[in-house]
Amino acid sequence: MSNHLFDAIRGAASSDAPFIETPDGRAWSYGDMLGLSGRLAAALDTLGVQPGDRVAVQVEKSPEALMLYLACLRAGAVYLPLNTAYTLAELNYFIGDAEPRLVVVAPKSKAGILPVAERYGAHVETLDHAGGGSLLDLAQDEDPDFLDAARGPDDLAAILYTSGTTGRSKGAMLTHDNLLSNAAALRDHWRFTAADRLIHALPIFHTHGLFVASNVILLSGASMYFLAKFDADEALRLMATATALMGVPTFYVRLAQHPGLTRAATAGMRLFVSGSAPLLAETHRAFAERTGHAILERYGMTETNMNTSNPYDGARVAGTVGMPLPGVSLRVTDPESGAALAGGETGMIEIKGPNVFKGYWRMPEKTAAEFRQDGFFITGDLGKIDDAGYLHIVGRGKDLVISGGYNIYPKEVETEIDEMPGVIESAVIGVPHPDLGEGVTAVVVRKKDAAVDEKAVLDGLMERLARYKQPKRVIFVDELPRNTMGKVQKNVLREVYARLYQLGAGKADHTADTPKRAN
Ligand code: MLC
Ligand code: AMP
Repeated sequence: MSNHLFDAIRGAASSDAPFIETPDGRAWSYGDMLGLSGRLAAALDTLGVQPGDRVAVQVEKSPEALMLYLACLRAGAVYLPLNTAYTLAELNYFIGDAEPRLVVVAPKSKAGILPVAERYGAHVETLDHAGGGSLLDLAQDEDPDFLDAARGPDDLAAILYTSGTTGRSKGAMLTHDNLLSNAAALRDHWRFTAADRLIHALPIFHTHGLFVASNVILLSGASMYFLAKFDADEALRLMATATALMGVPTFYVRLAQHPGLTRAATAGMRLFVSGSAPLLAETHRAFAERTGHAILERYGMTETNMNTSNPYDGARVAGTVGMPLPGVSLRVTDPESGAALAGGETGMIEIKGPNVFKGYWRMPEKTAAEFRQDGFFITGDLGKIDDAGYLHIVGRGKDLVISGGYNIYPKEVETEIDEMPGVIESAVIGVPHPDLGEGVTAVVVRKKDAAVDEKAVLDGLMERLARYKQPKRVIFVDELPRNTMGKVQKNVLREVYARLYQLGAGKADHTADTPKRAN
């Protein structure tokens, strides 16, 4: 029986080779990976998880959590990772929508999740490293030689939720071949081999840390340092014995501010990759000046995995995301008509290829609306291709904020704020932030004499939305700028508050601003 993705992973695994090391000195070889993922897959089977069943997982990053992802592949289950920052209110939606057979959480979350899981008929387990009845304990008694479930290229491997412009999250269905084809393309394009050692400091509930970083390492038989979170000191220390780093732009902003970032400190490194959000050209240049390394920027999204990459050999051009990866077709079109545009013209970026997802979970209409007749996926990103063939992302056709590599859909935050007592309406925007790229900012109109203030808005969001979605600042205005059609002009707001997070920008300066009405 063949298991499309895991067979490829198994094929690259040499039992004695190192796979993962953690800062506290724990280490796993590829043999350990095969054994533990096999035992966990057997435990899933014992718990009644069938091929095609969803397994929702909200646990802290650890090597065992990664093994659980691999166990799901082997058991034929559909892995559904959830951001550890999600509140119970948010989890309620995901569990209701995905109807998982099993929900795996940290021990501290078990009591809260039980009633939610029960409502939707899901079983709950924990992934507790201290023992005490967790999935790891169940796995102890299982046989490591698990017979992997048969899974073909088109079978689902994972569902990753991505927020929608209407505020409702959509589950992107990713198949075994979406993941395998993309990881193999990246491995080859970026020249990963068993000799590589990656500094893995990204979360493992999103495409970047889970599929780009982990799958590429697995398919190369390479190894990684697994950090719970990014820390510039730790990353610099590990560069002495690592070969590669993959990160969001905030990693590079923080490294570029670190006095320890030098040519000598990075001499053993062969590759720095950035993605998930735009890398400022000034960060690219500052990093190159300090280290002699040109950061390689690439472009992707949850629905499509990775689409483009700057070259490995050849110029890595700051402010561009390079060319389509082998096997990926990319075109720039008129957003309305879908007609292809000539080189140099700005339009909608559309993607087709084995990397593109199968559709949104149980949302056939939404899926249909985001594909063209000929199978191209409409990304919502605006871009242009220059004379040398490099793609430049010049904006977003979708109302989206990216903060430290996390996506926030303003509609979701606005809906929560608008329901608060004393609030008439709100507009949530992203404005330049020196550390996070964009800072989530709420502009709110309150009722006359209402007592609601910045603290009340932020307190009200605490239990409702994940921390990273919460505004860094809340500003009150008398009215929101609208165009003649009555649509809120977010571009005007973004201009007015463009300097809000710049060093030295006073808090009080902005609290009473009322942007001018514009047409
Ligand atoms: C943490 N906080 C954030 C935040 N991360 N707020 C806004 N945006 C973020 N990204 C909150 C914390 O909860 C904390 O709240 C406060 O901000 C300060 O935290 P910090 O200690 O400075 O943050 P840190 O832990 O260092 O995290 C920053 C980060 C992290 C950038 C290292 O967010 C991160 O690892 N981001 C990577 C996201 C990612 O993997 N994206 C890939 C998506 S896939 P408090 O309570 O202390 O005030 C994708 C496709 C593709 O996009 O192309 O790859
Ligand atoms: P997500 O939905 O979390 O997968 O985020 C995908 C979005 O991140 C894309 O649609 C882009 O808007 C953005 N993105 C990813 N990589 C880059 C990049 N290198 N430059 C600019 N934007 C990027």
